[in-house]
Amino acid sequence: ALIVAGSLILGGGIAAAQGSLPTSGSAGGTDVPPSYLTDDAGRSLILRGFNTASSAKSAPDGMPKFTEADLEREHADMGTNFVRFLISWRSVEPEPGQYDQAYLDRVEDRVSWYAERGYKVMLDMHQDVYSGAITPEGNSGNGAGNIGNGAPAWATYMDGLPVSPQDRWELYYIQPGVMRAFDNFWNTTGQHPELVEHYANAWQAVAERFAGNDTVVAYDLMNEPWGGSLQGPAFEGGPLAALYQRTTNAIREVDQDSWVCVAPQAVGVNQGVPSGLTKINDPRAGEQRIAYCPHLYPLPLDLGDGYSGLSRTLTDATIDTWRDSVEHIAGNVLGGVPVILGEFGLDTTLPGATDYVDRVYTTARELGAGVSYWSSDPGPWGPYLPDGTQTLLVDTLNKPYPRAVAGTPTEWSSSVDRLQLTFTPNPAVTAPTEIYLPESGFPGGVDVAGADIVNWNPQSRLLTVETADDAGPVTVTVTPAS
Ligand code: IDC
Repeated sequence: ALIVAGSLILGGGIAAAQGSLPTSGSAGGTDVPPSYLTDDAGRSLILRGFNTASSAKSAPDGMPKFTEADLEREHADMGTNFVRFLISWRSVEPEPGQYDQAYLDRVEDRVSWYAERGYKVMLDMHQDVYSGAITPEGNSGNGAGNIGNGAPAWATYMDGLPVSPQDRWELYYIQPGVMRAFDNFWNTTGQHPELVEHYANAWQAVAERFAGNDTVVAYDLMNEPWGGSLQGPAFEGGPLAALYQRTTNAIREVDQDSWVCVAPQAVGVNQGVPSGLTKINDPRAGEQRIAYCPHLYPLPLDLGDGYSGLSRTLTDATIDTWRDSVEHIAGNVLGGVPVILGEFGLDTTLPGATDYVDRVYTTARELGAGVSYWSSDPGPWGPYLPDGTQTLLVDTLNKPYPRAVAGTPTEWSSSVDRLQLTFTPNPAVTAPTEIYLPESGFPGGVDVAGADIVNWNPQSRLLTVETADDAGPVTVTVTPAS
């Protein structure tokens, strides 16, 4: 069946499209087991960290208000090993065809802070409502802005259509000028075939810089894609998939090893509507290195409600359908690729915030997914308020987790003073399994069952263990020394 869904949350149309795709016997889900990004030693990576940061969107130099001391604090307080670092097209390509190497130097400098602390970095080509140039302030800043942000002013063609002030930033998406800017970008208008080519080439310039950098492991090709007047599967399987393929091909001309992360249409899919994204082929030799990087923003929370009562019931239902869709796209459509939850988050002062965060991390754990929480910016959504006070997020996130596993994880779980991990060892991997243990649960020594301790470092809070080279799965349990 050929389905063209014309509206955003068109349950019937999109569900029909979903049903026409090959599935594992249900409308969603998958029989394909989770897959993982791997490090140079071949270990499966479990990635936990933040988006850093929204403040980069409007900064003239494109850098977040985030210092090396801020990173040190985050690392010490929560043991994170991952960042989704915001970059922007307007900063990479300020003039058509000119790539700003001084900007890439500044990004590389931040990447080195993460490298020193053993993090992995995903670069996120961020945009919201196309560009800062949709409003006059951002136009003079060549696309810098804290509502619209992303594309440079020279790539913003609104054809004289208006953009009126809105109460909520998301509502700018349906302003006529913004719709037209997207239609010109996707070349739905037939007037601007050059824009997607610029976009792919800008990514190639970024990949050229970071190809040899072991810390940068992934490229998130476009934050929260929006199709303008094309919506749903017609957009995702059409110009969006075409842009992803073009950009992947451009990246692979200069970088064979980094993962290329693709996201669905944001509106609707972030709220649990099935995605109609189609397969992207990785031209690299060997295994595919594509990853799926969706976001999760259940509607009741998006509208400012807490995680309690009816809002909680609706949010739980959203998470369940969202999960089915993620498993289907990553497992069946993209071909068994790793998942990174690129964004989720909420105002931590809302009722039930801790439960919601726990619920989402449990889901991510079961999906084998990396997580980057939105965001590290100071404020009630983040781990710290502007005066440095911790929000409840710090204690909620500061839990044991396996960071790098010498094989394939099948199951793991943790509470503040216990971690249990089952995995199938990969005999080709000689590096040990690495586990983060917070001071709150592990103030002294550690007891390990099912594996031998290689090293326990109470300063870095990293435990490394190795197991006998069994063919079958092993279960490792870590508790505080009695
Ligand atoms: C928000 C910022 C806000 C800014 C807005 C528009 O928190 O200060 O005004 O962007 O630039 C997303 C987006 C992410 C949003 C985030 C929270 O990817 O950029 O940040 N969010 O609203 N999608 C759903 C939520």
